Amino acid sequence: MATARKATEKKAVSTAKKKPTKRSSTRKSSSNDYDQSKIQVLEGLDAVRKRPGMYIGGTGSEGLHHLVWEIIDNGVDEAAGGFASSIDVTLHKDGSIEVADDGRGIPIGKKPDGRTALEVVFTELHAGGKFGSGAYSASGGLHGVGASVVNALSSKLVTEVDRDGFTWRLVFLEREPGNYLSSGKFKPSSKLAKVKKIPKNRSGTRVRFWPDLDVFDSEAHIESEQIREHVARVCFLVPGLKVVFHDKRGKGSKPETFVANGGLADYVDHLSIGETITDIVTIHDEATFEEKVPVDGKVSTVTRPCTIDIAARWVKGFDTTVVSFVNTIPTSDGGTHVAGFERALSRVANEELIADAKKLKKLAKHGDDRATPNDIQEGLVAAVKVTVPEPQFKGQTKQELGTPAIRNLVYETTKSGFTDWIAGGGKKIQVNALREKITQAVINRVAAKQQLDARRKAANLTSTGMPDKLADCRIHGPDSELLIVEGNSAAGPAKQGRDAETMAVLPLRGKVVNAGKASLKQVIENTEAQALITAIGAGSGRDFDVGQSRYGRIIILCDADVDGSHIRCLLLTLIYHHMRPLLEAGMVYAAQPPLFATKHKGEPVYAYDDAERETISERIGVPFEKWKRFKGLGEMNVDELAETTLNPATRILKRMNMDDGKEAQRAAKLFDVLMGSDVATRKEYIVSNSSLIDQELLDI
Ligand code: TTJ
Repeated sequence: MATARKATEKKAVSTAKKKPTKRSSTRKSSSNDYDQSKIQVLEGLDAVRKRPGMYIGGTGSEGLHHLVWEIIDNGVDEAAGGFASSIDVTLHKDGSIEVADDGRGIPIGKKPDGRTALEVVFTELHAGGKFGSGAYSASGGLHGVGASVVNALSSKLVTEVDRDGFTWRLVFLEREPGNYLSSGKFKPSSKLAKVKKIPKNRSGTRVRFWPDLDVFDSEAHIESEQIREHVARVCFLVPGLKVVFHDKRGKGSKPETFVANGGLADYVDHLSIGETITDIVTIHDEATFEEKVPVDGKVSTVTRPCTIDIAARWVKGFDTTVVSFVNTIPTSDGGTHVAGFERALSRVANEELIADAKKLKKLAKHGDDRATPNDIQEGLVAAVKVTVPEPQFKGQTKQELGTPAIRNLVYETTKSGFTDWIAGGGKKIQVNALREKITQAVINRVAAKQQLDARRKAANLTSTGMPDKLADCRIHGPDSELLIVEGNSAAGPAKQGRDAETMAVLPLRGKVVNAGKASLKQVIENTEAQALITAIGAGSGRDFDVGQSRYGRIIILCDADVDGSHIRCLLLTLIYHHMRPLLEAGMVYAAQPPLFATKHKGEPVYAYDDAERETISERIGVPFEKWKRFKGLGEMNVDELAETTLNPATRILKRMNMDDGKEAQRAAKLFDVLMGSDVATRKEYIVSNSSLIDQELLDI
């Protein structure tokens, strides 16, 4: 992926064949009809203004971004169809957003009712399917709200089309179409303004809109980083498409150019982290399938074309990353295309790659010599994309491909592509390394399971089966909690200060394994991980049953320093990988211990950061010297610990979610990468690279 930073000029592209629009009406129009349709249009757009959440998910930054995606994706559709080669995205100082493509230009011919397709695109809900986006629309699924929704939620929108030797303009002021006269007055009308003469072969569409400040929250803001991410993804999906992004809101900004000529392979490369095992294998295929669709009330069979593109590689880590798309729409819940891909990998890996692996012979006796999808996908980074007209989406959020016939097509394509790679298309040394990795994954999994079974059996024989160091509570269930405490010094006061009825304390003594990179076997062999999994008592991995959790809340209690942050990240990563439902159910918390304490009128007062200490100092008139700084939890006495981290009425807990889990995994990786190198740089690097680590709290 090349990103250059220089201003670029827009190139013209020769116009391709025009597609006739299918919306002709045989009815004669009258001014009455016109007024009627105008009223209907405004009513339609008003419905959007009444319930913006239903169309764009909300009126905060996320909703604002939705508008931007909608307009950009219309240009992307034109590019994905081969009609446009470049898109410009500009954020203006006045809060407006401008998107321009060099495609065919939205049609400007008048329809019988006097309106142009251009006007209809921006005023009729769901008109998108007929104009800006066809059957391959990027603006499909949940995201495709239609350009009219953008107009509905904008105070002004200006669209210009370059076509037939002229630039044509239509302005929407508070949703109503028209144009500005030379006097500066706005004249409502369906007539396009002929702005200027241009070369005959130049074409394109430009849209600039001003989000309505009455609709959006005052804090709503467009993040340039999110635009970059969206644009980068789009470039991976439409190889060769050039997108120039220019955020003009700040001073001295420069345009940035995005282009990924390698398409999905560039994407996989972008997603690969750490040392690689194989090169990127790319597979491309074209096929057709039959689909039954209702046409005019009757079901008929149509033949659909389908292209399949796959890019995949294995890296040394254990995480699996499989991204998937239909046309240019991300399918974050997978679907039939991903199912076909995974099934083929399993089949080929078992039958062509590891079937004769010597190391597995011993396991074969118990029928344990087959690799599971998890074994095969350890360290896999892959992108699966199919291009089909009118895909069916399913699932609650419609982010899953449903078209059944696609499963088999992708299966066959993947099977032959992967088999060819093993049989000689790939470098021998890489094929062998992959065989070794998958074989090892099978061996580790079987060994880990045997060990777990043995431990469970042994645990059943002892009195409670619980780790020795666990100071358990008497009553379990939703109101009970497990406090995971770093180090021995804090464990004592925690045990004394807790309510032993409902609060259990688990002190950590040794190193917690980094579950983000460790194998299952390494996790199970790690004493601290084992103690935690046993104490929670709900199993781990696939077998984890959140309903069996012995506690309702899991609370991580770590020092407010770098080592504490590290341990918290490792614990969160462990939970994220092996007891994820706890995070999904919102049962995991991090305690926020104070950094400072002082006394005011005989009562203890706490501050959680420097800023708070300052405000409190001013308010109660206590000088800085009178504050005590806690270097760690171990420095607190029983009362202090009880009040600040144990007592539900006074303590501060932060609920951890899936994003925190993901972020912890990233942070844990950073800690790992930098362990052992120069300590000062290491700390600085970690701190500035993780949002999970509160920089203010760090003692550096
Ligand atoms: C539709 O079929 C006839 C030829 O033009 C096709 C079309 O509408 N292409 C098109 C739409 N290109 N670009 C757009 C578009 C671009 C932006 C930035 C915003 C919107 C709403 C549409």
